[in-house]
Amino acid sequence: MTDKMRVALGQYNIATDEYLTFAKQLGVGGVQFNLHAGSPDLPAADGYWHVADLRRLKQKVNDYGLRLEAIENVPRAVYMDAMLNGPRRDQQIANYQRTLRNMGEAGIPILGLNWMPNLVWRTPAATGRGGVIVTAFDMERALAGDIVDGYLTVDSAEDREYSEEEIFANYVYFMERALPVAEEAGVKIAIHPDDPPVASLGGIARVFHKPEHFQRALEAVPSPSHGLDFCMGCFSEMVYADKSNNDGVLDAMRYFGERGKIFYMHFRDVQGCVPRFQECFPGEGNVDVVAAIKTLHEVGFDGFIIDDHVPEMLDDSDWRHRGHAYSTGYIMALVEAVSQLA
Ligand SMILES: [Mn+2]
Repeated sequence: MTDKMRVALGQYNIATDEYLTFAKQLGVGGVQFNLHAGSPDLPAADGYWHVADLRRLKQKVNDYGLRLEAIENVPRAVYMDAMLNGPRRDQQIANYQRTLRNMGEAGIPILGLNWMPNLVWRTPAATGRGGVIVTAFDMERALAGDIVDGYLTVDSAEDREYSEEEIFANYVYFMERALPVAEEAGVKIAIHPDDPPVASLGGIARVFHKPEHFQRALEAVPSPSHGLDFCMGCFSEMVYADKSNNDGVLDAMRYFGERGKIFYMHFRDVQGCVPRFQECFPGEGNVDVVAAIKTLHEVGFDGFIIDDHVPEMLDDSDWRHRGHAYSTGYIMALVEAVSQLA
């Protein structure tokens, strides 16, 4: 049986009954978890995830009649030295290999990855339509130190600058060791773009801030387990597609999609682009979302789609379930509509 393009609920870190019930209520078929900040479900005290914990997590999801589509991000601390070529690099890579093997054994097919030692940066939040609260980035404010400890934590207390060459070399070194294990374990590693997609932040170069950077990485370490977590919001931030010229995002989607390299989608968008943008609901950003979903359909994308960074709506919960409800339902309708095309 082949898979079809489908929608999941994602980006939360704990398999609570509330979260899984909410996923059922939305009518999605599966969930994804994002564990950049860790999770009580998957302790990584030894630097890797244990197979018993992975199995328990998957079972809980399956007990709700849901599919565990992917886990995104091991906690940053357990691969920080791999990104920066620190003293524990090889130990951390060995741990990552254990995580991959254990995920394979538990039957969890995708592990999301980002290569941002100092994570996602945002400047103070903005408001969107009707006063929804959205994240924003303004390079000028960021350079002036006006960074919020909001979306993801910022701590760039590194003692020196890191060049593009070395950050990329570290990625290649890491993937040359991770991917063979991933292939053997039947797990795919999905790399997420840099957010914001700029050349350097806090003295650390970023190596996934242009569409061609993914091409460079895939060619440097070719593997069927090497592909993208295509964050449409990041591509929108980097190539700036306004409604009259959205080819940049769609071209990248087509290029990687046709090659089977989009392992899953973050379907979000922004208004504006680097060096200044703010997030928004799908359909009111740079990208023509109908054209985007058609493109995914045309290239035969058969993975799952989640929303990402959803706006915080009136009386929303801390995990913004109202924002998720709107965005997920919107994406489900797009998928349903496109699935009826030839
Ligand atoms: Mn994303």
